[in-house]
Amino acid sequence: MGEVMKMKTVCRSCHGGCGVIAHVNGGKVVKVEGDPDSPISHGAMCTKGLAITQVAYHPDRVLHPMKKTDKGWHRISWDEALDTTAARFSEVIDKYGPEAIIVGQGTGRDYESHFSRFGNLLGTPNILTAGHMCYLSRTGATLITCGNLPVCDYENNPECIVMWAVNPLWTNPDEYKGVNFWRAYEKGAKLIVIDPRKDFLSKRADLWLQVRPGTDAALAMGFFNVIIEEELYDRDFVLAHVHGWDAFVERVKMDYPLKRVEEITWVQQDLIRKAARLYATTKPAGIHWGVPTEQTNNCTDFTRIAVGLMAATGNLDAPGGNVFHVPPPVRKVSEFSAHKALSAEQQQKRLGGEQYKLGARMTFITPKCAWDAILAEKPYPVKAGYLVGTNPVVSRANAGEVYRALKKLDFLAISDFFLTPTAELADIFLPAGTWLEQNHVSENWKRHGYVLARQKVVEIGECWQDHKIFMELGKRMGQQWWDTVEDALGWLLEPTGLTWEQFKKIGYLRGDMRYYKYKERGFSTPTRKVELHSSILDKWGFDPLPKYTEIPESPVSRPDMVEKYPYILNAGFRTPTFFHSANRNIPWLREIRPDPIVEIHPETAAHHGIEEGDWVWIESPRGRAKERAKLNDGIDPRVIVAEHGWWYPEMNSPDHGWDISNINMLTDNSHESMDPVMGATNLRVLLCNISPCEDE
Ligand SMILES: Nc1nc2c(c(=O)[nH]1)N[C@H]1C(S)=C(S)[C@@H](COP(=O)(O)OP(=O)(O)OC[C@H]3O[C@@H](n4cnc5c(=O)[nH]c(N)nc54)[C@H](O)[C@@H]3O)O[C@H]1N2
Ligand SMILES: Nc1nc2c(c(=O)[nH]1)N[C@H]1C(S)=C(S)[C@@H](COP(=O)(O)OP(=O)(O)OC[C@H]3O[C@@H](n4cnc5c(=O)[nH]c(N)nc54)[C@H](O)[C@@H]3O)O[C@H]1N2
Ligand code: SF4
Ligand SMILES: [Mo]
Repeated sequence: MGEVMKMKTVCRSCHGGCGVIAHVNGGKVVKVEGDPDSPISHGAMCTKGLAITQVAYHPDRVLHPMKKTDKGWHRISWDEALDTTAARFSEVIDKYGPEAIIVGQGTGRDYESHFSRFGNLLGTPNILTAGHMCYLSRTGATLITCGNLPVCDYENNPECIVMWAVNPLWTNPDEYKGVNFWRAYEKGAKLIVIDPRKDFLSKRADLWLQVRPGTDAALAMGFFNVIIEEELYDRDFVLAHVHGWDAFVERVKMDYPLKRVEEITWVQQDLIRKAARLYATTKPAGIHWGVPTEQTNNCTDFTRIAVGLMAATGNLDAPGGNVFHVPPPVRKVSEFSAHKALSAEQQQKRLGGEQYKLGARMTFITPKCAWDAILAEKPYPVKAGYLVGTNPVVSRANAGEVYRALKKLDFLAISDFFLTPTAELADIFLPAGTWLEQNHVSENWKRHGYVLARQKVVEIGECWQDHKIFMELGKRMGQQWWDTVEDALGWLLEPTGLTWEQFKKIGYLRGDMRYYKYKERGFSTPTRKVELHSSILDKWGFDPLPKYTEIPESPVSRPDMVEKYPYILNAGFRTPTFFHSANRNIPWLREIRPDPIVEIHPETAAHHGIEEGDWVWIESPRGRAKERAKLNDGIDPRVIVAEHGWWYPEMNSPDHGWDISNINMLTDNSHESMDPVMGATNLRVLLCNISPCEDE
């Protein structure tokens, strides 16, 4: 045993952020532990982060570039991989234009600036991310409403916390790690939980609202109804800073009496009243809202109403409420990504851009438009793709269509750690470095006021960090980049006066936080006010006031389907061990949850003769998937809760069982089911039936 060297870095096995001390022995990471000095995680780490050594040194990890031929995958050099990819992309550009190449990533993986720069300099507007239904959609909706993303300010101890469709102790999403919520909660904050499923948080909540999945926008209007009727709003703030208040009040009174809200949401009137009162009368109060609210056709409107609640109660940019963090003075993602390099003419060609105007404004496309362009070549053909850190065959709606589309591409390059079912469809595999293998100014895309130093701890095989892959591929396509990854980081840091080497030693930077910034210059919207009546949506010809629109596939909107598909499927339950489709091959994690789980109310299970642990088919008009039954009386008997992300890495066939337990075989991506302005897909709520698997 040599001497163990301890190096500080930052995890990114989820959206990232936790400070890590990596123990390195003989050029190998032997252990990681939480860094108590981290301002984000205060020493905490979760199972996924702690298992990084099993990811990085996994026997199936691809450690060198590969090319697929008729005889299967074989090893090639980086030069050959990048030259081939550049040549194939150039052929497509010559023949069809750069818009015929899709550049895609999955959830935020901390290379947004490089990813977008690559796409912009390539000249393609067709950037495919998870943004249409995750985080960027939240950001886009808040930008048009109040100019920025208001984040629950746990640091200043909210007296009341509304956990709206979020489970941060398990998911640690985006800006905040669960530990910060927990610290605030333990100081005695009142807790309101809005969730269709009873769990750790709802059991501790002062009030738990067991909402019908997907109806949160109606519930939020119900909150407003109480707040308006009982005059619990901040009159001065509303008069000075809210645009469209009177029209909005009119709509709330006309369309959302509590009786109707109860019918829509299944939450009893008196409980809605109590919750609205508690939120509106406790100061300060913060709303923390999560991704299920975005993964429906109400994506944009729910967020707009939620921001309205923060504003009307005087909690917007107030300490302990929902605040706009001030970023440190590093270069912005938009600047790094050279968004001005994409000509107006190319922007015009963004797939679905005319229809999903707010999505287009956030510079992403909704995946359905990509699949249409590949399969039907409409409005023009898409022929090639570069997918980085994403497994859409498992993670995107209507997976069967995704599979067919990706298979049809003339050329696909992919960057991952493993040969996933999506990677198996590629022609070139570019092996990425994990977070242990990268230098990066991390978290620059987030709105929590920090940037963090993720420093390279080891190199493994021939893997490169994605940032370097973008740079080197880009240079081969005539793009302008820096010589090295670290040079690019230096440019990013330049306004702070720090070099990468200096920043690495400091570990993190925080912006100078100030509150009530609107008092100086208003909100960054066309009217400088919080726009409950949106001037931008109005200009685009959409309803300027927010509302609840019935879920496109629900017992209410599709009574004709109820006989065959009587249950509401809530599809996308996260578990602490897996990250979407990742980690099914990691022994420490798979051991904890070996099989996909579908939760069924005991009455419902009994009705179908299903017992605990049975394999069950879950079925929708688009397809079926099998998961193992877990009986749970903490859900409504009309609701089924299923895990997403399942494939079987242990299956040696090239498709790795991508279509066996993949809940996205069932989900819908039709244009009719989407959020009309964002293009958010209804990943989360649909109709299904269940039956025991006879063959198991
Ligand atoms: N039905 C349903 N579907 C859902 C959801 C749901 O709730 N319900 N949730 C949706 C949401 S919110 C999201 S964000 C998407 C996520 O969708 P994706 O991002 O497509 O899904 P992941 O499984 O996280 O992506 C996976 C791949 O990235 C690889 N990877 C991880 N880190 C890196 C890296 O640093 N570099 C590279 N090159 N590869 C890396 C992993 O090995 C893995 O194979 O899924 C969505 N899908
Ligand atoms: N371990 C782990 N962590 C993750 C991920 C993962 O796959 N695994 N994925 C990451 C990603 S990309 C994201 S976007 C975040 C998301 O993380 P969160 O925003 O926390 O979202 P979820 O965990 O999907 O759902 C949160 C809660 O909402 C409830 N819920 C489901 N449907 C509804 C609904 O219609 N209305 C209401 N009010 N509640 C509902 C669920 O029961 C759950 O308790 O997690 C991230 N963190
Ligand atoms: S919460 Fe995310 S960043 Fe923190 S240790 Fe877990 S995976 Fe890593
Ligand atoms: Mo996400």
